[in-house]
Amino acid sequence: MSTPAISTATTTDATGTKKILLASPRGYCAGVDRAVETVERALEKYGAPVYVRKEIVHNKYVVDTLAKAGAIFVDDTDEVPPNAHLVFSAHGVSPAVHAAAAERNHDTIDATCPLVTKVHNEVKRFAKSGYHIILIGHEGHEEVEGTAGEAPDVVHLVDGLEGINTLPEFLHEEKLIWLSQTTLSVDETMEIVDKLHEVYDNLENPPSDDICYATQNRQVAVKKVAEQAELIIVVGSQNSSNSKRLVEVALDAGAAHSYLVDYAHQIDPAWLEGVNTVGITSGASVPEILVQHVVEHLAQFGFGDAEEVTTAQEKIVFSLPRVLRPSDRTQKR
Ligand code: 2E6
Ligand code: F3S
Repeated sequence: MSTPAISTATTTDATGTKKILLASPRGYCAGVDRAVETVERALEKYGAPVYVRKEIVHNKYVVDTLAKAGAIFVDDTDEVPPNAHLVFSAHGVSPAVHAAAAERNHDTIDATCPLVTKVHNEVKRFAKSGYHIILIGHEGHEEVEGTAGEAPDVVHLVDGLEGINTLPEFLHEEKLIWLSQTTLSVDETMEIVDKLHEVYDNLENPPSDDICYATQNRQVAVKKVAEQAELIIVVGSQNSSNSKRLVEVALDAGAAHSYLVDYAHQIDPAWLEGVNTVGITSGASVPEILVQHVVEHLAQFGFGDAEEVTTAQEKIVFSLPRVLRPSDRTQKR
């Protein structure tokens, strides 16, 4: 999927032109890049159809584009014919889903982000060592279902501060640790962790937190832009946790308004009234071309070229699942 570059010339107020600030980093993270390429390569190698359990990443444009190329998105393994090629999404799956796929003899390709797999491994390790695990995350989110499914008897989900009230009483001598979904708001998670420590004095911290580098970097960048922009437009889909968090973080950082849009045409002209500086960012599952469309769309409302506001450089790349790496591409099943 091509991601053309954006003009980064600086426009100043002195010209009278209204400004666009582009948060950087934004858009694709290494895990999304790998997951999308996994489906593309699987289609190349096996031909259509290739089945994908759930959305490969939470972005409408990506899913629609891959569907046109021959991917068939399904809700669960029982919708996939036996022996078909089946890709697991970037958000990961529980052992029960792996088992169901094996039972139907699916040829599975796992596009789970390695940073999600890291959390699965932590759950397995701490559960084996006798811990109860408080998993901070959003109820019903696929990543949380997959992660909790590694040890359902000892994982207790906390969704937001209010979720703490629904936790069972743990005995003082019980081993207790918290872990988290990868795409949460850093600030909100730390607030929840502080509150958990007040309630449970036996609560241990993990060796490192699980909010991934891409989530953290995009939040830092949007905060910086929000200090200078009245309006922040976040490009991303409604079911994308990390994209939704960017709207919340922008508002907390001082932006008067912030909205999540899949496409440029969803921008309501009323949002732009009286605005001199618009900030733009995009979630980790969003191709850059959609940001470019927003920049082009804003030109008709008097907004000039875009200036990058860069708070970090990202160089992380994850290798493809082994079966799809170039040296294996000649192999047929
Ligand atoms: C997998 C894990 C984390 O909704 P969420 O933000 O988790 O997902 P996407 O697909 O929008 O972002 C990428 C991603 C994939 N993040
Ligand atoms: Fe992975 Fe984080 Fe992206 S968990 S898929 S690197 S948003």
